[in-house]
Amino acid sequence: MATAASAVLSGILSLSSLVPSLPQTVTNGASILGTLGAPTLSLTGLNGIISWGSDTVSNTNPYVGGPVSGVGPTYNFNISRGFIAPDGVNKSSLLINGAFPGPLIEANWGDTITVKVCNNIYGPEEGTSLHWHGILQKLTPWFDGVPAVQQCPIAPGACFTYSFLADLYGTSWYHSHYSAQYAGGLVGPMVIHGPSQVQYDYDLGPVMLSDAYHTEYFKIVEQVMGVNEGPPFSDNNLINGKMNYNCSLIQDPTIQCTPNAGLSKFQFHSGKKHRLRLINSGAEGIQRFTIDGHNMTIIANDFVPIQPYTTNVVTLGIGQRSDVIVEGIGSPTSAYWMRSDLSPHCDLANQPHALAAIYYENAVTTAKPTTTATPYDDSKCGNDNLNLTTPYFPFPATSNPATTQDLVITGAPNASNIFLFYVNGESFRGNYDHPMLVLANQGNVSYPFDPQWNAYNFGDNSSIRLIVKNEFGASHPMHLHGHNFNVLAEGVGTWDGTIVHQQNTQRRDVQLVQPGSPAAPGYIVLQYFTDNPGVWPFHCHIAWHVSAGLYINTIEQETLLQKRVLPSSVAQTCVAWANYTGHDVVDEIDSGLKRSKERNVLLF
Ligand SMILES: *[C@@H]1O[C@H](CO)[C@@H](O)[C@H](O)[C@H]1NC(C)=O
Ligand SMILES: *[C@@H]1O[C@H](CO)[C@@H](O)[C@H](O)[C@H]1NC(C)=O
Ligand SMILES: *[C@@H]1O[C@H](CO)[C@@H](O)[C@H](O)[C@H]1NC(C)=O
Ligand SMILES: *[C@@H]1O[C@H](CO)[C@@H](O)[C@H](O)[C@H]1NC(C)=O
Ligand SMILES: *[C@@H]1O[C@H](CO)[C@@H](O)[C@H](O)[C@H]1NC(C)=O
Ligand SMILES: *[C@@H]1O[C@H](CO)[C@@H](O)[C@H](O)[C@H]1NC(C)=O
Ligand SMILES: *[C@@H]1O[C@H](CO)[C@@H](O)[C@H](O)[C@H]1NC(C)=O
Ligand SMILES: *[C@@H]1O[C@H](CO)[C@@H](O)[C@H](O)[C@H]1NC(C)=O
Ligand SMILES: *[C@@H]1O[C@H](CO)[C@@H](O)[C@H](O)[C@H]1NC(C)=O
Ligand SMILES: [Cu+2]
Repeated sequence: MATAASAVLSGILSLSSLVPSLPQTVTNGASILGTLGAPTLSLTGLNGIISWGSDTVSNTNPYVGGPVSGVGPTYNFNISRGFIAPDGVNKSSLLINGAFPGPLIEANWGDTITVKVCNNIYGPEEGTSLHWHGILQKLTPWFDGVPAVQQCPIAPGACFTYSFLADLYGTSWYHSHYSAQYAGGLVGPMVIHGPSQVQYDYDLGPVMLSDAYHTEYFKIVEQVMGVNEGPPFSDNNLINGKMNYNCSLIQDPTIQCTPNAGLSKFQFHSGKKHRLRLINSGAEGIQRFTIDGHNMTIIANDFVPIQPYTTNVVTLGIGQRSDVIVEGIGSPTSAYWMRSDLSPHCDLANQPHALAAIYYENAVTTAKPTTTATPYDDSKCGNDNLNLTTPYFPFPATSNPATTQDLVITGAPNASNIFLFYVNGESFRGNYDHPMLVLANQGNVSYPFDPQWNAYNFGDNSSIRLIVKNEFGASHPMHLHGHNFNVLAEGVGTWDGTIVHQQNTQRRDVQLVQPGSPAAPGYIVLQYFTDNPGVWPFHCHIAWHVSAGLYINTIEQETLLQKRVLPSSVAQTCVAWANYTGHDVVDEIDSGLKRSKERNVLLF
């Protein structure tokens, strides 16, 4: 660890008292995540129900089979503004039912999850929409939640009900896909209970890792999209939405800061096995997660169970998840630090270290752990080597994909000196008034409608290989909607055609592409079968990079897509949005906030 970083950390440690100075309601609103009062999760499915019958991790191909229970949970989400102080710095945030992080969505594999989302964002007003990260949405591509692509934004005062099959199982999250709203607080965990290939004794539930910014998200978007502006540095790093901060660092006297706001706490049991569901739900940084004195066994990456392997550090790019099993090797009275570090050379972070306390069953739960950090290799701004990962259910990659698309990522200021990202020379700008899925469903695939929509129409091809070449000097967590892709290869330089574990490659929904240059680009080679007619975004998951246009839309199985019947609520949401934008000016600032200049012409 670098000396400067160690000094920052020892400063935080000397500040930290494990008796919080602020109540949980002030730091996190209605959320109880990160407190010892947060419940552990059921080991036998939600409500003790095993909905998946005899389907196991190894006997069921989740992309073609899997259970359908016909029942499932319903949630009502009220999105509004509110003041919270996750690390002691008081900040206007976007909250779901008054909580940051948002409520846990919990369901069984094969359930139908229904979420009624009401937009009560006022002062100022904003549109919104929620995306259910990693859900395939095969039956319901219109409920994927990306404005300009699958729906119009939900107008202030309006509601929209999402209803979708829990088609995969494991750990994920949901977040706003409107502008960079999710960096302003619109995130929450999602757990889908299913079979497991390993036994464990306690499910500690979600462990959300997120870089934190003290500036309100929209001001950062204005900075990112500003003339001659650089990218923002994060101010802190949170575990389950909590951390302390050195208030002396704040210069602005109008910002209220309370020291020792409070860290997250977890309960371990000596001699028992604990499942932790790690989620990088931040805006920018790669997280390196460790637990002092403990190794971890990774059992799933994203929604894909794998042959378990043991590690001392878990690396997660934005949007990625790893489920880990941690053995309770400590004594009943011991306490340990849990840590997550934003990588100093991969990320832009002013205070990169997140801490939480782990208490064994007889430990004093206000004691400060005295354990030392596990050293780890921080050299690669990428994921673990592909040869470490073998999914439990094999899914071979074909050597002969029906079509191959090169995607070259670059970044540069445009003629107005605004820094933009480009894919094959085009920077994405969406149009909220005309969702592409709706147009494609009507047979309007005379692409490109507008080159800035970055549409790649793959027609009726049965499989697609994407070769991503990153000529930019920072890594990108690349996320595809609607699929788990096979990761055939990753590295820096020129791909030599070798496929790692071709009969059973790494498979997930986000993969980091390493930093590169025009001479030696970072690359990833991804491949998937087109079993999901729809319009599916493929984008960098760094909030500020998406704002600056690092985003494309794939049109998949256009003939089958035209046969789908969209629910009337999709059209109604556009009617309400058109009504709203007809009398309110929507700030046109980043890739996700463009609207047509003419009066809205409705499509329905
Ligand atoms: C907090 O920040 C101030 C200002 O940089 C610094 O002087 C002080 O040493 C820091 N305190 C700790 C405990 O790190
Ligand atoms: C939604 O939350 C806002 C802010 O807390 C509150 O004013 C409003 O009454 C809530 N609406 C509903 C339907 O609960
Ligand atoms: C945060 O700021 C709001 C608005 O100024 C205020 O109502 C609230 O009391 C503040 N909270 C804290 C913990 O300072
Ligand atoms: C963690 O794993 C490494 C490598 O297998 C091993 O050397 C080390 O002793 C393990 N540490 C603990 C605490 O089990
Ligand atoms: C795994 O891949 C890494 C990076 O390509 C390589 O250095 C290592 O030798 C490989 N290990 C095995 C067992 O193939
Ligand atoms: C540069 O990009 C910004 C943001 O997309 C856009 O508003 C501006 O028109 C662009 N400038 C030029 C000269 O294209
Ligand atoms: C397709 O949609 C675009 C955007 O609304 C529109 O400009 C164009 O006229 C449409 N084309 C056809 C053939 O309907
Ligand atoms: C396959 O995709 C390519 C674009 O990558 C497209 O030109 C071609 O028409 C597609 N083929 C079919 C059968 O749809
Ligand atoms: C249109 O907007 C007005 C003013 O906000 C509102 O009163 C009305 O209910 C809206 N109508 C529809 C159909 O959304
Ligand atoms: Cu990026």
